[in-house]
Amino acid sequence: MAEIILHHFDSSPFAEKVRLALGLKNLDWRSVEIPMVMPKPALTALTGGYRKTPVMQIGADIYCDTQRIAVELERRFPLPTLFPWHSEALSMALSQWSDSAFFQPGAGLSMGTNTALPEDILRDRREFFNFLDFATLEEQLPHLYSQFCAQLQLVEGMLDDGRLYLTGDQAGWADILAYFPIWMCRGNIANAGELLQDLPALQAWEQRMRTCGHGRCTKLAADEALAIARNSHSVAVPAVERTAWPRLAENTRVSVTPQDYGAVPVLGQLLCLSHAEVAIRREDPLAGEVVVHFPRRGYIVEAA
Ligand SMILES: N[C@@H](CCC(=O)N[C@@H](CS)C(=O)NCC(=O)O)C(=O)O
Repeated sequence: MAEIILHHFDSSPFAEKVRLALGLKNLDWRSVEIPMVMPKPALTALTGGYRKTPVMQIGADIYCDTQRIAVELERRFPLPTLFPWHSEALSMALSQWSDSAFFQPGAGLSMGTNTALPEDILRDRREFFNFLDFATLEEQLPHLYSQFCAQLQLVEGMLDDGRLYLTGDQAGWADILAYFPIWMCRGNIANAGELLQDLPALQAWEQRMRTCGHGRCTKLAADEALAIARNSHSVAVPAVERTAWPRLAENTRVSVTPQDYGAVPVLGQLLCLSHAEVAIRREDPLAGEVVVHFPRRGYIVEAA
């Protein structure tokens, strides 16, 4: 099987989710460091315009969004599972909570209290994070603290019966979802220690989560990743499910666009469509013929 290539940067909290999943599964992978701000020409050659971090590549298959990446890692490397106790559907539902109710106030606090953030990142994220009103960020800090701390209390409540992990005695994707905004908080929010004190079950679990590690990674240059895509064939099997919306036939030209921020449409020929996934085939001068995969939840699919 072709190698797992993760396109990411160290300080990305969403990339940390995938690095931890690679750690839980004890996998070998290649690391391509991408720019933290636009432009990202090598990345968007692979994705067709999707710019978010991280993106996973395996040969000529390009997986966008941590939700889709987790499912693919599980499909290709089932053991140890990311979904102990039949927790896949529960975890997918939980990702809506952690990506918005938990992550978004955390991102606001990171932007509003981390004085070390370089100006080019602030400028880029002002455009990108459309869920934050940067003009009034200072005034919103008390509200953002209230929302972030309310979610921390929920995590404490998920763990305070003495269990080791969210779904029992084995770490999984549900834990990673609850953990990544806390990881971001430690790295970015000025008074993280104060926010996280008096949460004993959360703190003990946080220590356990740190021991998941990141698997074994070696660096790869972006142009080598592009050459791997050009010289590979996708392993995606065409499958457009009859009951999936919108009702489109295989090979229809479509656009796939994130419903939230960073809403850049990616164009291609429809290859797979279900209630869970959408995949499109596209040609790129640098990447060759690739198949770009997205989760179905949270993405707009339209005939183009
Ligand atoms: N729904 C996406 C969200 C990814 C996301 O928002 N990533 C942030 C970084 S942690 C991002 O893309 N920031 C802007 C960038 O990297 O260009 C996922 O689950 O992968």
